Amino acid sequence: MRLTESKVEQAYVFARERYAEHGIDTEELLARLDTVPISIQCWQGDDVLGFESADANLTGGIQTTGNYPGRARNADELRSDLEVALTLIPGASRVNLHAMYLDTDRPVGRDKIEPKHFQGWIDWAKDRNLGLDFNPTCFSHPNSAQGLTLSHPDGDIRRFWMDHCIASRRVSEYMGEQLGSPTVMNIWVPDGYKDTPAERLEPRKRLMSSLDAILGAVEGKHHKVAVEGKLFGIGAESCTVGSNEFYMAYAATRKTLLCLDAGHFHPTESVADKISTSLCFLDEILLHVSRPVRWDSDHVVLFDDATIAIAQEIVRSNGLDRVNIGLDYFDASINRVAAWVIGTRNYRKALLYAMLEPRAELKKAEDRFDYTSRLVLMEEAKSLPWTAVWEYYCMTRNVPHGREWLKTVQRYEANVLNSRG
Ligand code: RNT
Ligand code: ZN
Repeated sequence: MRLTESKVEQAYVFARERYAEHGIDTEELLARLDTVPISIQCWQGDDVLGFESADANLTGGIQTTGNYPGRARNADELRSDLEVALTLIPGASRVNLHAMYLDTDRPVGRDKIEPKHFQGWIDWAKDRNLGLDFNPTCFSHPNSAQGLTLSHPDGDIRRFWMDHCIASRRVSEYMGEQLGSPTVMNIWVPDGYKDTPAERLEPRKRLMSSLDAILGAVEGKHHKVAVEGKLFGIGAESCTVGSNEFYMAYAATRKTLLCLDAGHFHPTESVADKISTSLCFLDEILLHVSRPVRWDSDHVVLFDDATIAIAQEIVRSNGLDRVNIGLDYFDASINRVAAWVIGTRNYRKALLYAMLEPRAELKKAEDRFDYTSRLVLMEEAKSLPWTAVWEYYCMTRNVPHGREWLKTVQRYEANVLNSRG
């Protein structure tokens, strides 16, 4: 172990010098990287089922597949699983909750949730210096059975979902205040139609006025509201009420955050390219980093081109303070703790990779229209010794720098996860 550590250190010393030649101070950069939070989606730990009832059923046009053993069945199990993952992930983390993860023995209506139902999470987060983010849960419920919530034609059903979102804002406000770090509350509704609807305008107007009522109901001092659009969902293939254009315009006119989910666009569209456009019109945005495979399949995030491109666009837009980074994927076919660790480490790695780009040199080439040099620099930068910087970063933040982290997860699987029914 000692030997490996000194090798990691030696490789880093050389890497630091190489990057210094490009005007990059790796020490400063790693200190900055530490402060960029990644919000980890709690719902990877239990297949998006929540704790409202033991026979919950996921609806809303999203789906988990797989039956790997060890799914978390209550808040204590989920927190314990998250704790294991967090010891293997370098840098600042936040935990992203959904309203259905409330920590209570008695059933509570979604429109009746209160801050006290999340006190367990807040105390836990406080102890571990974690921020919390939040989401109203507008799916997997009898009142969403027709696939419509905030745009439902029935005023009582719409009211129920508005009340749920308003209650969620109060919870978010309390969380943000308690933790001294603003909660990002993201509204995603599954509303849509399997087949061609007779009208699209009225449902969209209903969604707009429901959202306006939600925004007007609570003051947001310690939380920020984001809205998430989508192309289609399972069973909502022909029309999604909250389309991407709908929310882009909504966020720009109402001054909310816009959430860009990597799986919510046409497959060949670049999600990365949307970041700078959004930042022209919005103060802040939220990302749901995900990996769509042929559809919005929410596969575990890889260190792949699409993921790197998103990180590069944040960094190239000087957007680290304006882009809230969240993950959104759920895979039930592999160890769920490993799924968190793989995706979160990959995203942190992508951020590091993007930050290590010799930007000043690239900009200079571009400014003199020397696109040849720009391309050469960009391509050569790919083989600079960034992996040495990554390993050193992990090592100095007391997390395993390579695949050894899997051993911790395997031990936890053998000792804890396998004993869950
Ligand atoms: C669904 C959206 C949404 C959910 C989570 C569970 O397509 O991406 O963000 O995945 O809220
Ligand atoms: Zn999402």
